[in-house]
Amino acid sequence: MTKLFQGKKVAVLGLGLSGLATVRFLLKQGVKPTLMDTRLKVSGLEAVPSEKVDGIYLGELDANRLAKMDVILVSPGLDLSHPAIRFAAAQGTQLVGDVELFALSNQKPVLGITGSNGKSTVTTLVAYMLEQSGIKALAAGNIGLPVLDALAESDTEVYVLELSSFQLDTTYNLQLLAACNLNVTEDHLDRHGSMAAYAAAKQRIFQHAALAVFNAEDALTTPQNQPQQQQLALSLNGDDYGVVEIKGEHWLQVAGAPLLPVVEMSLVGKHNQFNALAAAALALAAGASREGVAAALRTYQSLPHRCTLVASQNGIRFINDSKATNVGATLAAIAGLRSDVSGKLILIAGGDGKGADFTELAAVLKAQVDVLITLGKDGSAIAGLVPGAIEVADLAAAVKVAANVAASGDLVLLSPACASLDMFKNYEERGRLFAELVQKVLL
Ligand code: UMA
Ligand code: ADP
Repeated sequence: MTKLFQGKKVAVLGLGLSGLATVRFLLKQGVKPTLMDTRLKVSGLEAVPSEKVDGIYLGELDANRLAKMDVILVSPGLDLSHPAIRFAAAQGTQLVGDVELFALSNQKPVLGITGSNGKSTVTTLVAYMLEQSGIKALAAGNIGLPVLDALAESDTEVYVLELSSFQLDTTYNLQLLAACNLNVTEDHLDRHGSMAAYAAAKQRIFQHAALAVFNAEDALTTPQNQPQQQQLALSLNGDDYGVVEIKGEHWLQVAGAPLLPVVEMSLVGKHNQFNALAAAALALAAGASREGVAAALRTYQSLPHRCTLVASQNGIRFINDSKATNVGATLAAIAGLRSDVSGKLILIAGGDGKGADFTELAAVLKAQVDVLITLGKDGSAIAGLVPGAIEVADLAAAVKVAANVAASGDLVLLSPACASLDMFKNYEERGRLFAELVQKVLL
């Protein structure tokens, strides 16, 4: 049993994927935790043996009950500024997340990736680069596999963790072989309250990292107060890592030498060239070979819902970028795709903006988007940025309108710049429905 729990009252707060993985981990350690969740119904709870836990409390949080705990394992979905949680913290209760518990229990090398956009792409790419180099790697964390479930995978040689700002907020002792902060653009302001607080949470990834990889063109990613650390500032224009021209052809330059021509990469778009450089730097730090890194870049299969072509008919392409849940991601999609569109760019956007300010989108919408169709909770706010935007009630109507105005050479892009939770279970459901609706209108 880790020292954190000896003789202490322990609670698990939040019983979603990571909370239930935490419960399983604690039970194996012989800890008898109290379980709590603000929801009245939690799926998966039936698998927890009730005699092995010290009570299960669902519904509104009881501040006094929380304050009686010595340690609370808090899920990333819970806002730490909730009054009951703040009350407990003020009484001396320790708040830690599942990644902290992983950090205190793990002995193997770990790589960490954060950023507002590109985390999942880089995380899976790094794991694939290591695999292609003959190293058993496991991608976990915010990407979906809870870190404490990953810990149970004993044949893993290197963990590659996608870390959200929420997870980093409750992590203190994670020792990373290499850490990367890809970019910090507006997101999750409804939780963090300000860009400064959001950026500070992301900075925590560098706390105990031997190598810090960051974005030379995004000051918010620059490691703060880490004088002893090896640091690598990445940019597409860099000498050691970057994109260089060799005999008229663009090559990816990695660790001071050309690695492969950009056209041979399976991923497209400038943002993915940056992602590739970041992934290469991390994978090499964990022992990947240059051959393995190059092989991975040639054959990596893009994750679904990230600028994926779902249909192409009569010269009209339909692209699903449902994972674009913030403004930065939508800007990257437009920048990456626009030059490849001979006709109109028809953008479907909107959903839950999570408190974001959309004004950054306005100039790009005006200059590069020909038809804007909006929906969802913040659809009107986005429509208000440009004249002539079409507001619709749902995704079915959006696809119908898009198909009606589209002609040969046009691109219909679902890249919402918003979370999906106001209308869908998650971004995957939104993306799947988009693909289905497109097939229907094309019949
Ligand atoms: N919730 C309550 N009451 C509770 C606990 C949670 O209402 O007591 C709600 C939350 O507000 C949230 C939902 O339940 O809407 C899920 O929260 P959770 O903390 O139970 O989440 P998990 O199921 O444990 O999933 C978490 C991550 N979720 C969040 O950070 C919100 C998953 O990232 C991650 O894959 C999983 O752990 C495994 O590590 C998802 C995510 O949306 C993909 N992340 C955000 C993002 O990428 O933008 C940060
Ligand atoms: P995350 O896990 O951080 O959400 P993903 O790899 O899933 O990131 O990509 C999410 C969205 O961000 C996609 O729509 C993708 O087109 C866009 N994106 C990917 N990499 C970058 C980057 N380096 N900069 C800006 N946008 C990016």
